[in-house]
Amino acid sequence: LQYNSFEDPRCEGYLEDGRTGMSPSTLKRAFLNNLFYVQGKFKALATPNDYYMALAYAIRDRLLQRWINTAAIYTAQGSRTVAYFSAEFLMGPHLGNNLINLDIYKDVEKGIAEMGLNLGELLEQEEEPGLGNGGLGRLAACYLDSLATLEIPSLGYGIRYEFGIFDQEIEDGWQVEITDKWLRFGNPWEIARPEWAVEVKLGGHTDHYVDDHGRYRIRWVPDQQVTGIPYDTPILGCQTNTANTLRLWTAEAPESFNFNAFNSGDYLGAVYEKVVSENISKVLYPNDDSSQGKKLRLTQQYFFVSCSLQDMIRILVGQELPLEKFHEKFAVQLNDTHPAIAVAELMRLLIDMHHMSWDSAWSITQRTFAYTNHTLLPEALERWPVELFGSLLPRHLEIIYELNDRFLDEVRIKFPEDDSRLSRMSLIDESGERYVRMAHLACVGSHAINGVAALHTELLKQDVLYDFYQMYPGKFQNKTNGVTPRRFMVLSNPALTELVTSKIGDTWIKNLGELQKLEAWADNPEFQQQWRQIKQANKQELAAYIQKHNGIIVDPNSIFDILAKRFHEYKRQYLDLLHIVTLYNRIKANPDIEITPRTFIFGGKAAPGYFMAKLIIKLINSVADVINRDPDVRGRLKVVFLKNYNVKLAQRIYPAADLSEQISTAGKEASGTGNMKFALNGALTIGTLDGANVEIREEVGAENFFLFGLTAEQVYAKRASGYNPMEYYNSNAELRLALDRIASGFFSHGDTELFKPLVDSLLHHDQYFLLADYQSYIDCQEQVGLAYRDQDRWTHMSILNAARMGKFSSDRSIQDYCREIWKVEPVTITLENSEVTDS
Ligand code: Z16
Repeated sequence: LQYNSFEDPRCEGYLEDGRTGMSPSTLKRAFLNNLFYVQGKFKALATPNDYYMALAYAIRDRLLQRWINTAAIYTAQGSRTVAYFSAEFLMGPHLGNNLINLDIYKDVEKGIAEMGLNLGELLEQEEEPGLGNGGLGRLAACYLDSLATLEIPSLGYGIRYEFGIFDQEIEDGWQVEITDKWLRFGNPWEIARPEWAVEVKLGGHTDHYVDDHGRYRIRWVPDQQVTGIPYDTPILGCQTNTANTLRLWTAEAPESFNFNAFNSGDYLGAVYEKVVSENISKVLYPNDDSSQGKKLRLTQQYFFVSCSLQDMIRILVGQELPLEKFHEKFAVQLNDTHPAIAVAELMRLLIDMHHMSWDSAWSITQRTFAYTNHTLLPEALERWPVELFGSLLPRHLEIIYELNDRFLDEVRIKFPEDDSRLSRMSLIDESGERYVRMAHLACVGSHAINGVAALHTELLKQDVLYDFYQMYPGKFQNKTNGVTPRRFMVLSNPALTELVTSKIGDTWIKNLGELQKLEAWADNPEFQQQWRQIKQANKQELAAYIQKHNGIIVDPNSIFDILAKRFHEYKRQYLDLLHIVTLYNRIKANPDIEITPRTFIFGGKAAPGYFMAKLIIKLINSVADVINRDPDVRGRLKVVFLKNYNVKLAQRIYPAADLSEQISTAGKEASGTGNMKFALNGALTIGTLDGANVEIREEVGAENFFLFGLTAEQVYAKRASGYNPMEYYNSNAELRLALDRIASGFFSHGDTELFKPLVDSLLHHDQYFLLADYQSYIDCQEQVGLAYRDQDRWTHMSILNAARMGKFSSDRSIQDYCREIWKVEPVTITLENSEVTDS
């Protein structure tokens, strides 16, 4: 084979060969080579998946030089490195994103088309790695993208779940969960590194003994051991040579552990042990914002944390740095309390395995970790029954007791004679059954604690972590979340990207603040026209998707009013439904009423054990069935539930949205990140003063945001003074009609029992203040409908929303973390310097 070396000026010199060259002809040849040599196929027999794989391997080859150079330079320079510890990484498909970040999307699209194929169809083939539940896991993925783009040395550490978040099917309106076999066809993006496997101990007891030198020591005698195998995925920055690593751990049975069982002929017993070990990384727990306290979950957390810390010590030692410099080499971010056991594990490794003194180990530990809190919901705060904890991690429990003794002494000195404070702050909850409090462990073991939006951080300080704020005011910081514009604009909304770039150049992609320059175009009729046309085309694409998957025909001229996020009562999908039923009732009462046509689109998964959330999904589908076929409606309202909301589907949804529903009870949503993605794509928000909505509204201007509902403060006051939802029901005729309609069996073939739990929960508890916010929401939606009728005004607002999203780039968030928590600097990766790779 011959390679055209100098076709493309971007790829001069040694880079241009069959596995690195970026010229169209080289890429095409690489693709066909892979089809033949990797997939073992020729065109007549090739499936779309074969084509996808052939392209994926061609692109992977182009990442490898960057990946290897990055690792080589970090190693040679001993660069300070961020380790992002997260039980979830919701990456979404890699291929499209890598094409964007390599800046070869268009070239590849063209080359693929020349071979009679369609790039979009190939991209569709990729099974997305759904190794996360929602916001928290997707945030981790956005942060890896920004870390690489900003050239920050970093590693993502997590679990390579064999089954990610379940696939959602809808049967008779109900959610049904299907296992997500994402590795079924292989994963071209990862490389296993069995040579860096580590051993993790579990269970058993501790031995206190005196060693040969007369020193008092503690030994952990486990009753189980598992091996962690790292699988690495390159994370390429946008238009840089930096390719960082996502390192995910798989659990396997150790080679030798069951040697005796084999020898004694207990073959099945030995295999059983193996199955038990491999269970650890089998499946992602599908709960968003709630903790179930299952032992396997704690095992998963400890497993990946121990693997990662041991791996980091290996790296440190490999660079001939002493253990005393652990915190200088690494900044570890704890993504929620899921990896908080790392505080005790690093102490154990330093003290028991490396014989460091308690005080030195503690100083290193505190300087290493920083903790991000993602929720105020009490049910999400992780705590482990002491007995369960001790049966899995006996040595860690001892360490936590010792930490607690020392910590409570500090509290006593700062706040003398305050026993209730001591019991509130203790690492062990002793009010009833005893629990280890993971958030307290994270706070004590970290030098920085942050919330994920300004309001959230304030509420943390005033409420959930009030005592810790009093104890350590200097540790608390805010880091408002952000999203990557590469995936959620450049990749998912190419038409809008092109329009924006045609006006302000393309540097906004890495410097989102520059979108502000679009403000100058907000009232330009021609620009407005183009902006509208793109939104319209995106809506048409989503309409086609809806027709294909739901068999429902929707009107692309109607308002696409979208609520897409996990199902949870505090997120109030049910409030959206009350609005829909209210509009429907108005039409039934007066079929000729003037109503701005709307398509209500829902997407989202419910935790499999969350009865109310699943019942709300059923109610949405039941309401949809009635409204979509009622001739009185005359197509003015359509209700669509899109099944299996995931990253892929999200990328179709944001560009097609007119209205973004961000309607959580104020004080409950820590930040939200979907709110940012919608607005970046020109959707207007209807929302409460909750989470990052507050800051979005500040940025876009109150006049470009549809605000409704009680403030967090008003919600607290109302709860304190005794909230009675029945008063709202009794005094509001439309609300009463809407609830009665649901209760009457109108949407359930006459069955008055089916939705009774939903109706009763509102009338008698209404924990999330739906009825209190109902009228305000309805009035605000009225304003939305009116605004949409004035297309120039709407477009003006839409442009300003996108133009003012600069703050919400994850690049800004990561720069803030780098400067204010991690103290790390960028490291430039060059490809010219072949010295590093040759040596
Ligand atoms: C999660 O996705 C979040 C919080 C949490 O405790 C657990 C999970 Cl799995 C979400 C928050 O609900 C959301 O407001 C926030 O934007 C997101 O984390 C990222 O910070």
